[in-house]
Parts: sequence; structure tokens; C-alpha cells
Amino acid sequence: MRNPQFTGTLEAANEASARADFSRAMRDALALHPRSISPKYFYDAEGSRLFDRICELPEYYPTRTELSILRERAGEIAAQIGPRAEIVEFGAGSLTKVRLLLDALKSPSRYLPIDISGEHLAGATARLQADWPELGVHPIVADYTRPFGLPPKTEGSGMRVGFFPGSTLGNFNPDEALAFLQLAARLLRGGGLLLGVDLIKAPARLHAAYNDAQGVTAQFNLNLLRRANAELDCDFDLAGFDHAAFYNAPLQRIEMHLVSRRSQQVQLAGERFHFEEGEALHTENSYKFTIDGLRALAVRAGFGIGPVWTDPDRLFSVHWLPAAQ
Ligand code: AVJ
Repeated sequence: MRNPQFTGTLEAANEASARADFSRAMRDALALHPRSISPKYFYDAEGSRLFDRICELPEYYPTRTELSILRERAGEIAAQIGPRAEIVEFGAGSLTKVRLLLDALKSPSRYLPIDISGEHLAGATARLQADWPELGVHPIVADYTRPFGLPPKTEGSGMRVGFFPGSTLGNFNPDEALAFLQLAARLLRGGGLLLGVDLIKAPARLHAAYNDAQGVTAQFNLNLLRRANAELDCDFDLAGFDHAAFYNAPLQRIEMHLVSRRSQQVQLAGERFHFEEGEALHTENSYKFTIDGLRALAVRAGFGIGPVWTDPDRLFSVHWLPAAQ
């Protein structure tokens, strides 16, 4: 049994370092121009709850479309992967998607979900383990955007398969996406990557998905400021900023910003920063892909090209990318 006192100290230490990291990122975001911060800071408990609500919105097609592709093509996907596979999931969220995969696979041997939030991961994986008692479930607490290793494969296991759904790859800029895929190709040698990415489509459709009628995406965006006020010594006036999301066609990405409604001051740990009326803090990029563009990127990273599955409207794509031995 773990020593509860030690565990408590460890959690407090993790929390303190996460807060210091957020504080540094927010200070840089305010001090440097153009102002921008990584979208990873959206996801405190409230941000994760708001993201789950986004996934249910009528305008936000990616989640339900990817789920329908996985459900419909699970047999074909399982045929690529073969028996006794080890599944490594990058940024394991709610674990709904991997359940579809595990259901279809022939005796999967291990499941290694990697997530930055250890607490979140522990709860989710315990529930999954209860439903797959034979499966070796080994959560790994790590930031998968930084180099990391994996435990050696177990004796008699099949392919090692990466699972990266949800178009989370789209949060990386092209250089970061290439670096991530290069690392994945190395870690998955002899196996492959099952990758879900959102596709380029009519800008109006993309625009609607990030400007929902109920304003949940706006709340999700503004939650960054609420979180900063709660965790850092900060005094953002949430009513002083507007949610702005638009499709940047030449860069093939949705951009989200928080735009100052007026000239105002914000302070962080005693340091004051000025926003002009209309000045923006860039909070997220969500890149969209063509099938050929994604495949070209995958090949540059060292993957081969396997089958791709899409929905009838070609809104979303799920790729099987084999990693050579
Ligand atoms: C989780 C990064 C894939 O980009 O669509 C949803 C996050 N932001 N609505 C996306 C998000 C605004 C989402 N990803």
C-alpha cells in the first residue's frame, strides 16, 4: 500500500510545480508580443468539464464523427493491428474512444495511457481495469510533448500501437507535429499509430464548430482567465474580454483568441500589464488537414501509409500509420 502521507506530499509538490509552470506561461503570455499561451492550460477540472460539454454540442462534429468512424470500422482497424497488441494512448482523456478499440481487438495485452494529470488518469484507468480484468493497465504520468520512454514490451505481446484520437495533433504547429510524429515512429517500431485528425472543409462549418450558439466554447476560452484568477495572483475581469474564433485559411487552422473589450490593466503577482481596446491573447490553434497532407507529414516522420477511414461527409479522418521495424 502507498504511504498516504508521502502520496499527499507528492501531490502537493506536483500541484505546486504545475502552478509555477502555469504562472510562468501566463507571465510570458502577458509580457511578450504578440500575446499567446499554450492551449494545454485550458484543462483544469472546470476546463475539462467544459470540453466534455463542447463534445456534445450540435455544431461540434469532430467527437461524434470520430466515434462513429471508430464504431463502424473497428473490425477493419483490428485487422491491421492483430492479436495481443499493446495500446499506448497519448493524452488519455475520458477513455471512451479506447473502449471501442479494446472491444474490437483480439486479446489486447496491455494498455499504457500517458497523461500529464496523474490524478485524472488514476480514476479513469481504475474504471477501465474493472471492465477489462485480463488487460494489463499501466498509466504513465508524463508530458508526451517532451521526449519520454516506454517500458519494454512484455513477452509474447503483439504489436505496439499508438492511439492519438480527437485531432489533438492539431494543437501542435507543423514543426511540433513533425517532432511528435518522429518520436512516435521511434517508440512504435514494428507497430503503428492510429491517428484521428479533423479535415479541411467549408470555413463556415469550421467557424460554427468554434462559435456555438450556446456559448460553451466562449466559456471554455474564458475559463483560462478564471483559472488564472483562481490559481495565480491575477485579476482578470472576465467581462472585459470577448471570445474570438475564426478559420485562418492560408494557415489551415482555427485560431482562438481572447480580445480585450476596452483599454485595461491586468496584474500578475504585482506586475502590471496593459491591454489596448481590441488587443488579443492568442489561446489556441487547431490545425485542419487534408488526407494527403497528413500522409506526407507522416512519411516525413518515418511512418508508412496505411488505410484511412472517413465518414460519408468527409468531416474527419482516422489513419493507420505503420511504423517500420
Ligand atoms: C481537443 C484540441 C482537438 O481543437 O477542436 C474545442 C479543442 N477548442 N473547441 C479542438 C477545442 C475549442 C479541440 N482539441
